[in-house]
Parts: sequence; C-alpha cells; structure tokens
Amino acid sequence: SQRQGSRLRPTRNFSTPIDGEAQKTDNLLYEEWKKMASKELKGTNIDTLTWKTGEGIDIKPIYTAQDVSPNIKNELPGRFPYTRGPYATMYTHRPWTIRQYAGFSTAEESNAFYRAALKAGQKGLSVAFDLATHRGYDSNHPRVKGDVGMAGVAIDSVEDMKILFDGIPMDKVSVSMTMNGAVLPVLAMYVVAAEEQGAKQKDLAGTIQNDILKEFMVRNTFIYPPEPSMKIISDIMGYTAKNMPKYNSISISGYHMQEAGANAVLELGFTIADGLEYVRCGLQAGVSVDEIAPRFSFFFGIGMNFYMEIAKLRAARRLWAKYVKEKFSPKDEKSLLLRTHCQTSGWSLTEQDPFNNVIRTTVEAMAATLGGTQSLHTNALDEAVGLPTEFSARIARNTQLILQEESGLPKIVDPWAGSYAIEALTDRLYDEAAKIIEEVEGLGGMAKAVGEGLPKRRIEESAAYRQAKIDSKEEVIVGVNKYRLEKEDALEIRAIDNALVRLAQIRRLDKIYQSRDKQKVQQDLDALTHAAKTGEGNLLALAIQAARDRCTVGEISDAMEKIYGRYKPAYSLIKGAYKSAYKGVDELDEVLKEVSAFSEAEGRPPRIMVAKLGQDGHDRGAKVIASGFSDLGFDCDIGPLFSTPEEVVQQAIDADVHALGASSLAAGHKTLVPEVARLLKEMGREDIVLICGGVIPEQDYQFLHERGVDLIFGPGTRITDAARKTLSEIQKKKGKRAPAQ
Ligand code: MLC
Ligand code: 5AD
Repeated sequence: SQRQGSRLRPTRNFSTPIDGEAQKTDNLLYEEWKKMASKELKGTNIDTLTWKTGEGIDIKPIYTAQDVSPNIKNELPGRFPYTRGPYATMYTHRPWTIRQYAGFSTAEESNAFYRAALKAGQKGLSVAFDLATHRGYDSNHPRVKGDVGMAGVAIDSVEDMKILFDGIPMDKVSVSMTMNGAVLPVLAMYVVAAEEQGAKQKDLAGTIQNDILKEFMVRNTFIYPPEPSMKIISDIMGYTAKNMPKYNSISISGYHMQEAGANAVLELGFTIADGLEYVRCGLQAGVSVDEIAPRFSFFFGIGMNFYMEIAKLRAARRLWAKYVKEKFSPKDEKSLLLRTHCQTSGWSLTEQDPFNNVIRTTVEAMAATLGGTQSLHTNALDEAVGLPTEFSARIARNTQLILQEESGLPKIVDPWAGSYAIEALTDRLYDEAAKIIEEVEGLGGMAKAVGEGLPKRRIEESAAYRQAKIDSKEEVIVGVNKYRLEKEDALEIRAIDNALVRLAQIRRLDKIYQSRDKQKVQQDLDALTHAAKTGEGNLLALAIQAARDRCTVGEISDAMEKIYGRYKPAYSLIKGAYKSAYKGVDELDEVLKEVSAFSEAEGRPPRIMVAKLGQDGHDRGAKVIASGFSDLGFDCDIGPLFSTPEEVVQQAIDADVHALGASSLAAGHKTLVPEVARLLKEMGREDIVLICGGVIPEQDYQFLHERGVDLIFGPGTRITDAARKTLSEIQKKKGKRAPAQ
C-alpha cells in the first residue's frame, strides 16, 4: 500500500514517534524508569548502561513504545515489506533447511560423508570445493600441490562430480555449491552429472554461490578480472532462468564480509548493494527483473551479537523489498522476497577451550532462526583447528535438530515482532545500511565501489578496530582473553593426506585424457575461447557441452583465461585503526618503546613480511596482523596472494626482512610452510625469523618447529604479544644474521 511504501524511504527516521498522546505517556514511563534506575545505580551515571556497538549503534538498557514506529503493527510475514519473513507460515509449516557445508579429500570420501549426514537428519547438501578447483586449476597443476583436497573436495571433471553424488537423487535433494571463480565448469559438471543420473535440468533445485563481487572484496577466489567475471554471471542467470526454473542462480553473500571483519551495518549495506548490482547486470544482458530476481538468494553470517543479528535479517528483508520495488518496479511479487541462508560465524569460534564453541554456535543458530533464515549451517566445534570430524559434525547438526524438534522455536512466526528493542534495532539497522547503499549507489553501484576499493577499506578498518577491542580486553572472549585455561586438552582432528588425494586425482585425470574424444574436446574448448573473445553465445551452455565431452575444470578455465587473463589484486595496508581503538595504552606504549629501541640500535625498524601461500585467499588474519604490527612501529609488508614457497622466499630476501610470517587458514601449513623453511636454509638465510600463524592444530607445532619454524601464533593470539615475541626472536637470531649487502 501507499502507506507502507512511504514507510520505507531510507531517509525517514523510524524512531520518530507519531502519536502525541502516546508519546507523552511513554515519556512519563521512561522518566519513571530513569528515577528507579538512578536509585539502583547509587550515583553511577545512567549513560554507562548504554553499550556502543562496533557499528556505532547505541544499545540502550531499556526500550519503550516511543522507540518504535506505530506502523510496525501493520507488518505481516509473507507480505510487503517482508520484515517478518518471506512466507506467511514460515517454520510452523516448513522448518528451515538444515544444510551443512562440507567437503574434503576425494569425491568418494565426501560422498560417504554426505550420505551419512542425510541419514542422520540433514535436509539439504552444501558442497565445499578445494582451493585448486575454486581457482580453476586441475589437481595435477604444479601451483596447487599443497591445496588439493585440503579445504574441500577435489573436482577435476564430471567423473568426479558423478562420484560425489553417487546414490543421492539430484532431482530430489537440493544442493548448494559454493563456487565463484570456476563457476562455469563446476556448474556445468553438476548439470551433466545430474543428466547422466537421469534427472532433468528443470527439476534441479539448488543454489550456486556465483557472487564474484564479494570475492574481489574479501574472499579472493576469483580467476578473471571483474568485467568478464560479471559477464559470466549474467550468462549463468540467463541460462538458468530459461532452463532451470527451480535453481537459485546466485547466493549474494555478506557472510564473508562479516568473517573478514565487517560489522552488521557494513555487511547489510554492501550485500544489498551487491544484489542491486546483480539485477542491473541481468538487465544489461537482456533479462527482465522478474526473470531473475525471484531466483536470487542471499547468505548472511551470524555472529555473537544476538539482538543485532536477529534485527539484521529482519532489516535485510525490508531493505531488499523496498529497493527492488523502488528501482526496478517488478510485476512479480516474488522478485521482492529476500530468501537467505545463514552460517554461524567461524571467526567467533576459538581454538582455546573448544567446547565453548558449541554454546556460541547455539546462540548464533538461535539468532539466525529467530531472524527467519531459510537455510542454516551450524559450525563445528573444531572450526579453529581444522575441518569437522564425524563427531564435531554430528554435534553441529544436532544443534539444529534440537532447536527444530525439541525447543518449540519453530512454532511461532517471527516471535520477536513487536519487541520494542528488536523493532527499534531493526529500524536503526535499516537506516544505517540504507546510508551505505545510497553512498554506493551514488558512486555508480557496487562494481564501481569495489573497483575503487571502498568496501574493502571499510571492512579492513572494521577488522583492525575489532582486533584492538579484543586485544585490549574490552571485548571478552571466554577462554581466550578471560577465564583462560592453564592447560588445554588436545582435540581429535581430521587429518587429510594431501599427497594421496593428489595422486588419486592425477590417476583419474590420466584415465580421462586417454578415453575421451580429443577432437571434440578441442572443438568445445575453441568454442569457449571464441565466445570469450566475441561475447557471442552463452558461456554456461558451452561449458555444459565441454563437460559432457569430459573437458576438465582446468581446461575449461584456461580456454577463457586465454582471452580474459588472470586477475592480480592490488594491496593496501590499513594504518592507525588498530592503535586508535586500543584501550589501555600502557601495554601498547611499552611495545612501541621496545620497537623504537630496536630501530635506534639497528638503524632501521624491524622489518617483516606477511605472506600468503598457495591458493588460500583468507587474508583477514594476514591483514590484521600487518596493520597491527605496522601500528606498533614495525616496517611491515604483505606479500601477494597465491604465492609459491619459492616466490615468498625470494621476496623476503629481496626485501631484506628480519622476519617472515606465513598466514595459513586452509591447511597449507604442513606442506607449504616446511618448504619455505627448507628454501631459506638452502639460501643460507636461516637468520630470518620464520613465523607461522593461523589455523594450526597444537598437534602440528612440533612438526613445524622441527622443520625450522621459529614461532607459531594460533587463533586468539594478541597482536601485542606476537609483536613482542617476534622482536625478541629477531634479537636472538641477530648474531646469525648475514651482513647486509
Ligand atoms: C518454504 N517453502 C514454503 C514454506 N517454507 N512453502 C510454503 N510455506 C512455507 N512456510 C517452500 C519454498 O517456497 C521452496 O519452494 C521450498 O519450500 C524450499 O524452501 P526455501 O525457503 O527455498 O529453502 P531452501 O530450498 O533450503 O533454499 C534456501 C535458499 C537457497 C533460498 C536460501 O539459496 C539455499 O539453500 N542456499 C544455501 C546456500 C549455502 O548453503 N551456502 C553455503 C555457503 S558456505 P520453491 O518451489 O519456491 O523453491 C561458504 C563458506 C566459504 O560460502 O567461504 O567457503
Ligand atoms: N567443510 C566444512 N566447513 C567448511 N568451512 C570451510 N570449508 C569447509 C569444509 N570443507 C566453513 C568454516 C569456515 C567457513 C568459511 O566455512 O566454518 O569458517
């Protein structure tokens, strides 16, 4: 209706009360509460009860009717602006989909894992691919030696894809695939595997992530530069709209922004702005909004700020409905529905006292479902050390089963509606995110904003700010910066034999090379190259033909890379954000003093390079460390993503560093880091302090030390501590240092 439409204007302040009489009563009520509160506080200022969140939002100790717009009571689930949910009945009729993200090692092993999960109550599948696949390399490529099968399942051809879904009816079970870089070959192989199972394209229900903008911002598994990457997305949307009507052609993801450090406002604003850009991308390719938007889906991260996260999902639905309506005037109401998957935050989980993670994940899962998510992944308790084991995966899944089947949570639609606090927070997030969206739209849309580096910068600032809050103990993490155990029990972890997986993949590739029709393969690949060059033809249709003829992921990717090239990201370092958010400057000052004493004695500050090895693009840790060290007076550089050990060692020597840090979050620490140590030794540069940081299980520490790693910093390390230890190790090794050239 008109009235609802006007409610949605972003400039409108929702907190403005409308009814004068009611306001008077509310004011009286509030004054009365203030009096009572002051008495209880015995002189402490009442403002100390207000919590300023990382978003800069004040969470007040009490909310009353005067904090919410009276129009709220007209909102219904299943009706514009959908704040209360995309469906009228929500979970009371159909609970959210329990969809656990998983994949590791070979297709055989992952298939067995999926089948067991489905038997144990999981409802949908979600495939995690290894980093080699993400970046369009076959398992036999020399650059991905340490990555094959490690952080996800290795897929090289349709033969692997068929094994992955063996015994799983692809026209019945909905499958999500997290793929963005090598999205064409992987989706093509999925379609062909389904075809060869006897399933029809029109019956395939599922989701492909296919969200490249956030890859350039935070996740880093792109292959081609932005422009051809957007063209690929529009071809996929065009193809699925015509041939796969039940398939969600994109999963517009804020999750990775949150994991990279974005607060709720940034996550919300940038994600909705991404969505608008993808609609335009489709329109430019000649599809109408109603052909594509009903099959858009979203993906949000859910962290520990319980109220904020519930409000975020409610605000997200209202924002999407409002902006799509205003900008694209769709005729189909379904174009306005924001349907979303959520994942609890991996970053919020700790290596220390890891069973605490079960509790954190439960709180987050409750926020996600009380916020009305359609599908959910709950993280496993061993998140900070490795991939889920059978045990930790079971507990993670059961967290959702218990919420669904024991708690009664699904029995009420949007139970927080009408809560003064949640409604006020929903409005506030809506307003704040709308400001970001307007800013981005003002720049010409998200593709431009990403090109200019705006979102990345904001997110990295937010990450450095958060780290300082934690390091200075203003933000408590139980078992890490408070209530820390003196002795930790070892946790059983999933170990993957990367060399074995790689061998198995190479063998299967060799078999494919011998059995396929070489001429057809060449024709298919030439057709792809031609389409990339001319812009003619649909790239997904061509990739499907190539997959049928047993072209591999690497070959299909290469065929387009010939024209598009491979994208090389630029780097920048955020300065000052860590230092400025660090409360309790005493310790910070001490470290600064130590560093400056070093600089005076040496004639230059301690120099360190933070490197990222292999295809692991998770660089929040590397960036936060580099920003923090740099704020502490170190001369700090970040090496390029996707480096080989040889490249890293050469860069470190060329830059004449005192220390080299390798940040590893995708299990490369057992293959790539020892290789770095070996090369340093070979070059006679063992004087360079070698540090390894990231997701590294305690069990591997000795292995790494024996191979020449000097310092290991796991998750939960305070940057000030890391800086001190690094400095003292540099001092210790000084005697061994080769004279500067
Ligand atoms: C649902 N339905 C209802 C209903 N609830 N019908 C009537 N009444 C109700 N109350 C219907 C829907 O309309 C739909 O049918 C069907 O039931 C399924 O419901 P859904 O809501 O669409 O759920 P689902 O199929 O699970 O789809 C959820 C989704 C989808 C739209 C969010 O995109 C999805 O599953 N995404 C998952 C993404 C994911 O797992 N990503 C992992 C990323 S991990 P119909 O006919 O309308 O379709 C990652 C980590 C990393 O990224 O970095 O590596
Ligand atoms: N299996 C299960 N979960 C995974 N994640 C990443 N890779 C896998 C995998 N292969 C989860 C972790 C991580 C997030 C991005 O996704 O929780 O933090």
